[in-house]
Amino acid sequence: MSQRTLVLLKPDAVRRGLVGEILGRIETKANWQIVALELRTLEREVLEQHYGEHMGKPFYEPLMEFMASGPVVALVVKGERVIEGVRALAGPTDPIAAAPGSIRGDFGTIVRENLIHASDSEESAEREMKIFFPGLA
Ligand code: IDP
Ligand code: MG
Repeated sequence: MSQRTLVLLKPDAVRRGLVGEILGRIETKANWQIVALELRTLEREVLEQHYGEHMGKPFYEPLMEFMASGPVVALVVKGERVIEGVRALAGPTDPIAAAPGSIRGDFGTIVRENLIHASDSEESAEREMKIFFPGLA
């Protein structure tokens, strides 16, 4: 089942020079392809659209500030069961709970700065791809 998913390498990943390492893990999975990719610093409005579901939660404002603190790498990955697959590569939200071998488990310690975002469903993927790559067919 071919799908597409929206991935963000968060500002901590870019600052720490982990872009190559993380992209490599995605790129080396069989039958997946990167079909869009951009380095950009996110505006508040874009972040509000992207993280709207979390508005009002205690971690929302610090998350918005963190996500605007430097450039992110936004990409779309296409391929076999890629939505579930990138979430599995990323590991669970809390990097300390994430298994070693996962991106968050290997490189993170604090929940907010957990290196990577990946769409959690086909609906989220469609919505998020439109925010970051409106021109993508
Ligand atoms: P996800 O990225 O694993 O899907 P979500 O629950 O959708 O996790 O939360 C979005 C992002 O908000 C997380 O990736 C993390 O950066 C941040 N976040 C979530 N929960 C907390 C928290 O309890 N404290 C601090 N930051 C959090
Ligand atoms: Mg989420």
